[in-house]
Amino acid sequence: MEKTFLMVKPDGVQRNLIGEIVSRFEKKGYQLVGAKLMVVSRELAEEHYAEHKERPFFGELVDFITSGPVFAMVWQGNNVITTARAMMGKTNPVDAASGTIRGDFATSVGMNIIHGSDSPESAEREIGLWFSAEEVLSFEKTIQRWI
Ligand code: FUP
Repeated sequence: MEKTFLMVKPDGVQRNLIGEIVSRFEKKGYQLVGAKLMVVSRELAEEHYAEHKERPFFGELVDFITSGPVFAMVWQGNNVITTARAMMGKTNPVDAASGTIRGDFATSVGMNIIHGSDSPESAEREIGLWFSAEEVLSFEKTIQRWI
């Protein structure tokens, strides 16, 4: 079963959007198999966003993601990587369609509420970076066969 890493960023936590976001993925038919509220170390933030190291916004991005608790999650289900990205909307909320998480709740590219892995390779890397093997559960929901 495909898995992805999703994270409610500090702005989403501060704005009480954890429940709204979890609810959207649950209603879609995805299964939460790992979750934790945590404050991110600079080391983890820099590793997570390593691909952006040379970009001008890297320092601000690391400052932001370490500024308060985030809600880190692992979700599983059919095509969850691509579908979660579609449900999140475009990176810049100006381009994000209404009905998407960023389209509905964000106004700036810096504070865009949610992160989601963008490929099977990044999902594998990010799940391994944020969660230990024991923190990602394996359990069947009987409803899963209807989705
Ligand atoms: P995404 O995969 O949608 O999170 O987008 P990116 O990996 O391209 O960017 C990671 C984060 O960097 C974004 F969520 C917000 C931040 N960012 C900026 O602050 N400014 C930019 O111009 C681009 C991205």
